[in-house]
Amino acid sequence: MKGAIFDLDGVITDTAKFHFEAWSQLAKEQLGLVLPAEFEAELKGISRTDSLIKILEFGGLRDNYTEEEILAMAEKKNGYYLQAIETLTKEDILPGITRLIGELKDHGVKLSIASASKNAPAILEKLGLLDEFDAIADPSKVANGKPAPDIFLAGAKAVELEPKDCVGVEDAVSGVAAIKAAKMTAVAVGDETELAQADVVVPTTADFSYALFEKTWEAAK
Ligand code: G16
Ligand code: MG
Repeated sequence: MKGAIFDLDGVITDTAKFHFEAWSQLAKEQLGLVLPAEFEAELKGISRTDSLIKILEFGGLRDNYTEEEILAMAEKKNGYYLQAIETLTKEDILPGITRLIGELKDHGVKLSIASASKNAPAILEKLGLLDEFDAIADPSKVANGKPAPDIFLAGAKAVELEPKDCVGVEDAVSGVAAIKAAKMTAVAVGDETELAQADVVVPTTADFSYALFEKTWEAAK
């Protein structure tokens, strides 16, 4: 294993609740919709505009808005989201992640971010982790979002590694599918049944370790 390519939301920090709150505020104010709680999980790993399209489809409103109006609403949601993440600090790093980063670096493993979020650099900065990563793949430069492999392939390329030498780390079904489509080893955190496509699934990020990643990569390669 030469590289570890990380998803951000749900793996390094839990921003899903802030996304959901921001979407809920937008849906209420602009669309008169109340989003069901399941949307928090359903929007994980899904890009900003694709998330809004899902919400519009849920409300039967997909054809009521022009592309321009959709972009303006997505921008408004991002404003609410940015306000919410202002409060993030290193206390919001998920359990075990700081230790894991240290272990991987001690073993010379390159670290890269493959997040659908255009706010990834800002979030990492708030968490005090920006300098720990060798690269952050730019989601605005890839053609297809997760479950397509593009962002994980870009994450590996950014640290000049081949996908087969990398482990991808995810919490979302679409993200695990993206890792497998990229032909990388998939380490996942969350529900074992839901994330069965991964090479290993652990219940919490505290269970992540260099040893687990290396062992899983060896067995899967
Ligand atoms: C994250 C979240 C998604 C969000 C997406 C885009 O993905 O899970 O809910 O819609 O980023 O975020 P932004 O609006 O900040 O560009 P990931 O890939 O980090 O799990
Ligand atoms: Mg995620």
